[in-house]
Amino acid sequence: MSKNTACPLDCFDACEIIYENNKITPKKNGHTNGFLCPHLNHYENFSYITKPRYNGDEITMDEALLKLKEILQDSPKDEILHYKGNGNFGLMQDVTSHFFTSFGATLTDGSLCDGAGEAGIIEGRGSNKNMPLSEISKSDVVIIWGRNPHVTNSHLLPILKDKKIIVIDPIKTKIASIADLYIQIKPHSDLLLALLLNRFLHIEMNFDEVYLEKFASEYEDYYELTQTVRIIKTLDFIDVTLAQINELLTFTQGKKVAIVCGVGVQKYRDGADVMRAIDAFAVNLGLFSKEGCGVAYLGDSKEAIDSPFNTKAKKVSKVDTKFSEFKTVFIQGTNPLSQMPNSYRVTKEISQVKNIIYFGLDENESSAIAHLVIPAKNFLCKNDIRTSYSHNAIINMPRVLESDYGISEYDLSAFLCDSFDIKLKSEAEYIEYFKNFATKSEDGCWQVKGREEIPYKSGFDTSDGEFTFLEEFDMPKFDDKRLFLITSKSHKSQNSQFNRQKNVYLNTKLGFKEDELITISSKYGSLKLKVKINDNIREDCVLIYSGTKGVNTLTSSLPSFSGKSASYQEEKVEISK
Ligand SMILES: Nc1nc2c(c(=O)[nH]1)N[C@H]1C(S)=C(S)[C@@H](COP(=O)(O)OP(=O)(O)OC[C@H]3O[C@@H](n4cnc5c(=O)[nH]c(N)nc54)[C@H](O)[C@@H]3O)O[C@H]1N2
Ligand SMILES: Nc1nc2c(c(=O)[nH]1)N[C@H]1C(S)=C(S)[C@@H](COP(=O)(O)OP(=O)(O)OC[C@H]3O[C@@H](n4cnc5c(=O)[nH]c(N)nc54)[C@H](O)[C@@H]3O)O[C@H]1N2
Ligand code: SF4
Ligand SMILES: [Mo]
Repeated sequence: MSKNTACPLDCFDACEIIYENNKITPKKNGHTNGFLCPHLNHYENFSYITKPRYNGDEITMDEALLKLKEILQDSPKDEILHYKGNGNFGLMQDVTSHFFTSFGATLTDGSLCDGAGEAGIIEGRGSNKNMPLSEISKSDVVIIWGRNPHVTNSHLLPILKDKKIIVIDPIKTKIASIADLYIQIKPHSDLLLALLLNRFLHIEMNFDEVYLEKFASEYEDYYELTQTVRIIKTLDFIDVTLAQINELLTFTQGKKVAIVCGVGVQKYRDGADVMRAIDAFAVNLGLFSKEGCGVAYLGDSKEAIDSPFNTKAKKVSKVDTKFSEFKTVFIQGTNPLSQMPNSYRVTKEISQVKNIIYFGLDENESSAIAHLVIPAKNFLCKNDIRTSYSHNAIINMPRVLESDYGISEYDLSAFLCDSFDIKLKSEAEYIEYFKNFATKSEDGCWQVKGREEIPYKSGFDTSDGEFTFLEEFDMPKFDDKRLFLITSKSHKSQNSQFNRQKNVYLNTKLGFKEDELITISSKYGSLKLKVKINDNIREDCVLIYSGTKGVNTLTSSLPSFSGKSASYQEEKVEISK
């Protein structure tokens, strides 16, 4: 017997899966296109937590739930923090937030992911509506700007065939090596590049004047702002040539252009301004409103879906969380001890918490320090439903396998709601509720109702319907000799899940040898890693993948200026033998 479900991971693609003869297989058609990535191809070979434990001793699930109830009963409500991540992207995962909110606990806001870029998008457009995959497939030219599709978004690749590809990335990724134009930009320079591109578009009189008059009438003022960027000095500074700027503008002339951005451009404190400047360039090209044109980033996967769960709780930042202010911290679907920025700060803060509860699938730095560990059921063994941040599908995820270990988010919440007299509907009712947001499209797939195929076709979601340009920006400072830390995603791991990387990657010219052990340090901390030589990396960069143990000892917990987001690449690093 075969059953349909979807991959639960935090990934653009949200692949559809057929669970057949006890095996995970890809759906042949639709956006999944007959293939999955290594994580799901080997999903059942990884090891998962099967037994709950308290203070290191194995206990039964019933004992674990009673212990959890006792801990919550004994904690002042304003000293309970629910720290939730997106280890599983199902819409039902928020049912726990419903319990914690109703109970009077604190939740988190801000982002460890795309929040800075999203804030910039909202400042400019008034909302974050994404250009869906179905529209990218109609483009002639695709600019891949700070995204690494071979690793993070492989289901975009079939769509890119036969299109002109431009890549802007400090690392010569696989897509960069096959691009028609590759710009190996200096990290943290994308704001300046976007301003310059806009400036040249105006010098060459190639902007879309009719469109701008209607939807972005402040474009002359913005052009003036771009004129404050000195051309020759800046190009030299950011390592881009005039020829590359010309080539990029020539490629885009009169064509259907999609600008496909990833989180790479916005891992800085001014990440919002970067995305807003990229958007502004797209606006000047007249890309919004035309078929096959626009800007794709990480959309809001919950766009056009109202949550049935009560999550209007008091919230604290998830970037620089003061864990020590809480007596009890319930960690769900995330590994903050590895993935939050500034690990020394996190460890010091969390070591003062009396009750740390870890509710997840696998052992990691966070399960290791938890007093109470509660294994979750994996996606095959529970009911859920999911959406994506890059396309509009909504996919049902019914239970396709029985298991006798772990507990689902719904069952855990039902136990807690029952214990503390909080109202909760049945699981089936919530899933039905989410299904009401779905409508069948022409190709027979379920899509979220009410999402526009061409967002902003008739204007922006700002108060006057026009795009709001940046009015000022800070010139990034490049005047020190330390190296840029690039910390991006690995094909082997999903952040800290599955096969985590162990090395630091450097260009030969930095003078280190393959397998040499070196120290990488920043003002926040240091770690030792083995060198792997890779000349696709710029000489002024150090690459350490997300999920590598200790990488976040180097990073800063200062949030982005806008969007309350982590800025993993703000802090520069030094290396030594
Ligand atoms: N295999 C795999 N897939 C994943 C994940 C994973 O861990 N593993 N994680 C998932 C998650 S949580 C997310 S958010 C998405 C993210 O997906 P992506 O946005 O693709 O993520 P990154 O790999 O962080 O960054 C993309 C690219 O940005 C480049 N970059 C870094 N700094 C700069 C810069 O200053 N300017 C420019 N122009 N480029 C820069 C990097 O070199 C990298 O090639 O991927 C999801 N998919
Ligand atoms: N240095 C550096 N740091 C980064 C990044 C980076 O690029 N570089 N990327 C940042 C980004 S974009 C993100 S999104 C974050 C991601 O960081 P995290 O949210 O911590 O993601 P993972 O490391 O994948 O950990 C996911 C957790 O979810 C649990 N889990 C999986 N499925 C389920 C389930 O069904 N139920 C429950 N209860 N738990 C489950 C797993 O056991 C695991 O503990 O990391 C951020 N940190
Ligand atoms: S590509 Fe993304 S959605 Fe598809 S199987 Fe892999 S992690 Fe899951
Ligand atoms: Mo992310």
